Amino acid sequence: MEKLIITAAICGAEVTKEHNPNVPYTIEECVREAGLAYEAGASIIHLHVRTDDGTPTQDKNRFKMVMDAIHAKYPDVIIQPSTGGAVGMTNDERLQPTELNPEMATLDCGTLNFGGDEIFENTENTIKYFGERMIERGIKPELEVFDKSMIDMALRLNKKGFIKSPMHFDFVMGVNGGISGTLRDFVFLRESIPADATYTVAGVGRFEFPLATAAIIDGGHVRVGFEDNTMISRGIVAESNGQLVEKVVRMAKELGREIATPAEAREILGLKR
Ligand code: KMH
Ligand code: ZN
Repeated sequence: MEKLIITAAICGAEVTKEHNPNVPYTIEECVREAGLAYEAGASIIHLHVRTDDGTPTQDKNRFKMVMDAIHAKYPDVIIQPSTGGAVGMTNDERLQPTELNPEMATLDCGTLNFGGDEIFENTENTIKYFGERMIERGIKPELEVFDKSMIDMALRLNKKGFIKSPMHFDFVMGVNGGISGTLRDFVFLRESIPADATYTVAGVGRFEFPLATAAIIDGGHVRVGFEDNTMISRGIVAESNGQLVEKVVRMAKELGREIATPAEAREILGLKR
């Protein structure tokens, strides 16, 4: 079986220090959390950035400062900026980190309810626009799917040439408004992607570790991190993103799956550095 790629989604746009005081906002805090995750075994950092007061931003300069600061200490880690940003941002605002030519970036494949009154909007034309931008710049998209219909959208846009094969999916499961985090739905998603595609699974909240186990057994890859879950176990706040990664590494070892280095992750995903 392929080695296991662990992605750490260290920050997100929604979670705050009220949920977990270790959620990073400043550049130094981002470097600390990325470093702890990397040292524990993460090869990819899924990155959102904030201003120092915690406000989400897609500002290109802020991304550059955070990415440069992470790479200065951890030169080989793969940094995957978000183009999802936060609910309500415009497409061009969200696309700013692609101007930095990262190896990878997320590409959200559909619209969904996102908490109380919020809608995370990704029309077909938005997805095409983002897909074209990533092809132009040689950026590998991680296709964020929050529901099965979003896989179908990605497959249609792949046929039309807006997304290249082999595709790499992230099944984000358990968002209130998206697909549930059950094993039945995990099997449904993983059976719905092409044979040459790769996938990682991001279980939200209490679904994080059960779905990680399913992906480890199945030959998929795993995302953990404060963006998705801030607890190390029921009722216990995680000390760091590194602690969440360490738990996955322990689980993988018990289940006989080796952990991919960033170089091995690049090979598996066909990344061009
Ligand atoms: N913050 C969410 C609205 C992504 O990174 O591409 C979108 C998100 C997905 O987090
Ligand atoms: Zn994200």
